[in-house]
Amino acid sequence: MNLMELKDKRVLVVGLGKSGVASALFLKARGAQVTVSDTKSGDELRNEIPSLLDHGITVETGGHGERTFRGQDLIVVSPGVPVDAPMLVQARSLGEAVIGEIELAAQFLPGPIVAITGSNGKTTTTTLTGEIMAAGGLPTLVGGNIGTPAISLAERAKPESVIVLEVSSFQLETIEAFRPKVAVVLNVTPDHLDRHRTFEAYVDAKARIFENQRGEDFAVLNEDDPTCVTMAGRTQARVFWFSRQKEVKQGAWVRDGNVLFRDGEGQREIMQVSEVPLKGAHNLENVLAAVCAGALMGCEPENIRQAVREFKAVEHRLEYVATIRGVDYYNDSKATNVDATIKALESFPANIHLILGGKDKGSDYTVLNELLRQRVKRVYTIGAAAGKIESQIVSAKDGGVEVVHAETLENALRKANAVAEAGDVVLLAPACASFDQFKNYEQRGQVFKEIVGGLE
Ligand code: UMA
Repeated sequence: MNLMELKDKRVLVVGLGKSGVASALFLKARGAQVTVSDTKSGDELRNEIPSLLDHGITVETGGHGERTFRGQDLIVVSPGVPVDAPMLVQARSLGEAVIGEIELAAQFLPGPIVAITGSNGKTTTTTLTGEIMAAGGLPTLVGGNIGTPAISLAERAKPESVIVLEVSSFQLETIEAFRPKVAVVLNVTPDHLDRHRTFEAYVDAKARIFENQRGEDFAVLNEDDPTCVTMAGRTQARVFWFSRQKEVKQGAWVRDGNVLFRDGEGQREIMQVSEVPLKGAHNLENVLAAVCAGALMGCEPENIRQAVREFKAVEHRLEYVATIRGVDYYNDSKATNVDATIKALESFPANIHLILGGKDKGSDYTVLNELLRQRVKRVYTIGAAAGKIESQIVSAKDGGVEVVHAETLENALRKANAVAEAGDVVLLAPACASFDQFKNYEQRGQVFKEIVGGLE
């Protein structure tokens, strides 16, 4: 279906979260007959429903009725809706067009798209890339998985606007023509295996970021990440690399404490590594990726340098919260997978009190054992995944780490506060999703900060 002609078309939006609400209102404003459907009850969606009804949108709650999916010209799915849900499989078999919100948005965003994906670091890199573009004088809009649905940028986007989008594997599963001018893959390590089932399927979803790229586009990949290296063959675009560890052929790397960028026109010094204000080696990788994207979009070294120097850590990503009696408290609620927790642990040399747990995503926690033994004084387990984590972590009596079953975040913080000594670090880097005890990772991080604020 031609998406430019939405007038009087029957469109179903599945999921009434941020993406669904923004999509439904956008489609309605373009004259479509819009229905939205969500498995949650009307009561749970009481904040969303009134404005939709006011706009003349039909709302189905409490489940997805089979008949609702019949006879639609277009179905727009939210990222949280599994692509293999039976009603979507059936709709496709009946020839109905099924696309995701990011695909819908891409059709209405006239300017170049810089898309950033990866298992970790997406939000930091997306935010920083947006700031680099803006410092470089480019009219810039930032959105996507970062929290502002891409479709909500469509109204403001002009042909000259650079659209910097964080994209997730969920969103990439439902693209068709989505074509970034610059596609960045930061790293790929196991995540969301409860949805994608295998690591290969997850990598395949991520690699779809390249699917529609052409020879004049750019792919930016992490040369230090083995999976990224294997992905280079999956794009038609020109490949640029970034690396913390080695010199790259084209792209951004570090030499003698300097960040350098090189393309066909030669080599430029961007800045000194010591000027990067973010903690952790993983953040240097994020900076290198953003530098590369900025340089490819034509930003000058001095503007890139200025944007990086002024960049503040994003909330909930290894965010420093407070020092209480010499103990530092860090909120890394966004560490929702095991690899992110590894990166957080690598940012502190020793004496860590680590809060782990939440909703498990089919993860393997045994890979944490080495770092736990080397750097962590105590682990505090919380949430639904606590039992699984405790069964996979080597305990102190077997030469591993002391594990305390804390059940809740508050309890974990109180127990850590009671024993931590000056010089220790209390770190929330839970390796799990938040949905068992919290609305989302932001709320979990907020609660962490509030409780820390009340500690003595
Ligand atoms: N729902 C159904 N049927 C289903 C599944 C879900 O009706 O089969 C409904 C739920 O009841 C709920 C709604 O769908 O009411 C939620 O939709 P959603 O999960 O797609 O959430 P949104 O609020 O639209 O947020 C989504 C992204 N969420 C997910 O990918 C799970 C947000 O990323 C993103 O910021 C937002 O779109 C804007 O683009 C969050 C996330 O956790 C931060 N992302 C994952 C990650 O970063 O690891 C991928």
